[in-house]
Amino acid sequence: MTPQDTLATLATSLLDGSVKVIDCAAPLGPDTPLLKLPPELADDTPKIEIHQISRYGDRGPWWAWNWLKLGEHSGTHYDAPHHWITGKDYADGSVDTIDPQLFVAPANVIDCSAEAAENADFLLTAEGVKAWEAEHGEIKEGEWVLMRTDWDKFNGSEDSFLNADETGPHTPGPSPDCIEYLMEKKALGWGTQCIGTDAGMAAGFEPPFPAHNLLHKHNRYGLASLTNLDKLPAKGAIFVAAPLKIVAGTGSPIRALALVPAG
Ligand code: 23J
Ligand code: MN
Repeated sequence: MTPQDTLATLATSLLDGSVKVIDCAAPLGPDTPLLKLPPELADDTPKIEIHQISRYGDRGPWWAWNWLKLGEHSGTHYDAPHHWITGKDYADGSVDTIDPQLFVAPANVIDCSAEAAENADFLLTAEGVKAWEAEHGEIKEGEWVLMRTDWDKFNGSEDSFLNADETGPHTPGPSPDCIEYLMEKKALGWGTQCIGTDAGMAAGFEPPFPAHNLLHKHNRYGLASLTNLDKLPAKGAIFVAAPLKIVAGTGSPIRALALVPAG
């Protein structure tokens, strides 16, 4: 098949609905859950604000528009290498410099929903990824690896989404050796349905925040607060995750989309 044929087939499939577009983003607004960091360590990202400029009123009689106050790492979002100290020196490590070819890529979806329902601190390990590959096929260079936990069902409430107690937040994520393995496989990056790419307890891991530390050290990318991964096949989806072209941006909210076969 020529590339022209491939795109013509895709065009037909999009128009006739045999390829569906799944919305993998959560609503972005004042109620969007946001990360809380230990106060002695860091300032938090501010609550999202949406301010009206005009709504067909006296000043702007025929139009409506808003302005936003919005952290880069808010809601469903993309982490660029410059987000972390380990990735700070890559020339193409900010959102405005990443090759756009990398914004559309195949996705592997690892279903950890049963384990996460059982244990909020569940960690996917390298061994877990290898067992998944034995069943579904190998993860290839340049592909996304997405951890399905169905955590998006908590996205409407910051308290349930962060699931914190006196000991800190309790949300599932990857073990350090999981991300190390994915870097060996040259995966494009790692995505989760929780507030960040790391597990809730990851501040105490070695290294701290291993997903951030290791992904960005390898000039790779992260996705957080993804939704609707239960509607994706284990393999076969094409994932669209394009950050805004924020000058020297370390990340960006995204409208994450997945192309999947209907039925
Ligand atoms: C800053 C510090 C720690 C973390 C994060 C940001 C994120 O999860 C993020 O949104 O990148 S864990
Ligand atoms: Mn982030």
